[in-house]
Amino acid sequence: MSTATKDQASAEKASGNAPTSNGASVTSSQDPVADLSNEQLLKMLSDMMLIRRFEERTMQAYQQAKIGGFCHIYIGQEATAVGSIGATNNDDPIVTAYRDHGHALARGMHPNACMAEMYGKVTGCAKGKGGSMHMFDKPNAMYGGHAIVGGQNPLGAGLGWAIQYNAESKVALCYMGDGALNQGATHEAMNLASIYNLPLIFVLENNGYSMGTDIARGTAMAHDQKSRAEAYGLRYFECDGQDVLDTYRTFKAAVDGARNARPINYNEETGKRESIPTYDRDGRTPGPAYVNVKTYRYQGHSMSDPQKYRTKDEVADFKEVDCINRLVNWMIEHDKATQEEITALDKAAQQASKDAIKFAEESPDMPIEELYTDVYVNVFGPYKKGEAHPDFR
Ligand SMILES: Cc1ncc(C[n+]2csc(CCOP(=O)(O)OP(=O)(O)O)c2C)c(N)n1
Ligand SMILES: [Mg+2]
Repeated sequence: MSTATKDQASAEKASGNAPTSNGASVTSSQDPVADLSNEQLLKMLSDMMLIRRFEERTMQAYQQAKIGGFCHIYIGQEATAVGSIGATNNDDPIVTAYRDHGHALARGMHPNACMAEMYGKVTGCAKGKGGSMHMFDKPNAMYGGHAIVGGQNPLGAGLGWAIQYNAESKVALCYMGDGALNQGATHEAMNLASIYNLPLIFVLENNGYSMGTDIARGTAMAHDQKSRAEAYGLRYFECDGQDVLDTYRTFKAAVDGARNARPINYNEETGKRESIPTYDRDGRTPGPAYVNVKTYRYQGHSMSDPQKYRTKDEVADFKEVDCINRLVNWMIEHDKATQEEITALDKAAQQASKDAIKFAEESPDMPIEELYTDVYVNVFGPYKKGEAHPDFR
């Protein structure tokens, strides 16, 4: 795969200053990173550390056969979830694919609920019925965790549509891997997002591989995702997913530019569209976006992957520009934190991960009766005429 991300990352590391997503320089007064408080920076760091330590424990538990089913590790990609979610409000809905532990934790799911879910315990976020690939957290507006490649993209369009329908001031984030780029559902969702002008951001977690297939082998115009955005009239952004600050900065612009997106040429008084949309993405009218995040996973595709499609040197090169180390170095260089504070954060992340394992191990299994609950919402279950499910009233 291309070494562009690595080169870009090395250059930034050397300069100690992350560029904008488009390579243009910004003055600190325009730069949302400059407005981040030390607490906010420490929160980003601790979230990334938590994901990493949590998943190190997850791998151990999986190898000990305590976790069943498929399990996909996010280590290396932490800055993508943390930087992007950091630019949202907690009630902005998000939806993602199966590599979802990082998004769940970054969104605020308790590590205990996340680990217990993987253990299949009733204390898990979905009572242990979903497992690793189906993290779901309604209070934190996390709508899964989906195993069918690209299957979450129409759901993302639906989340964006619901915001618009309810005239809410929110924006939906729909994450996908590069393997989802060529699914029909992805094209349909991008098309709908554009014609309805939805408050929605498609996030490409471009780690260069879908299972063992290099993106360039499976995707036409892999090197030029901007042309895809243009084809669908989506605003286009790209960022260095090994750099949480660049990711945050890019998402801040994308999120602010998509929030409150309403149908184009919509007349509030008549409630109708007055003409066919022109897709004049002038940067002022809020509208949907497509963000290409260049990232990398250190582990195999899933827990069983001999990784014959890449070299150890390639993995080592990306570890050189590790997102956690980079933020640590940047914070020290810019006097944003002391080494003691950083060490304490890592210890806390290790402890929380250890506690999550203990919690999951000590939690009860899902009782057999639970097999029959949550299968359908009650509206379609034991249906009584004239009675609606409380959620639908
Ligand atoms: C529709 C469909 N086809 C095939 C699969 C098998 N499959 C599971 S993961 C995967 C690769 C997806 O890679 P990508 O979208 O890049 O995500 P990443 O694993 O890199 O995070 C495939 C082909 C599937 N789950 N769904
Ligand atoms: Mg991929």
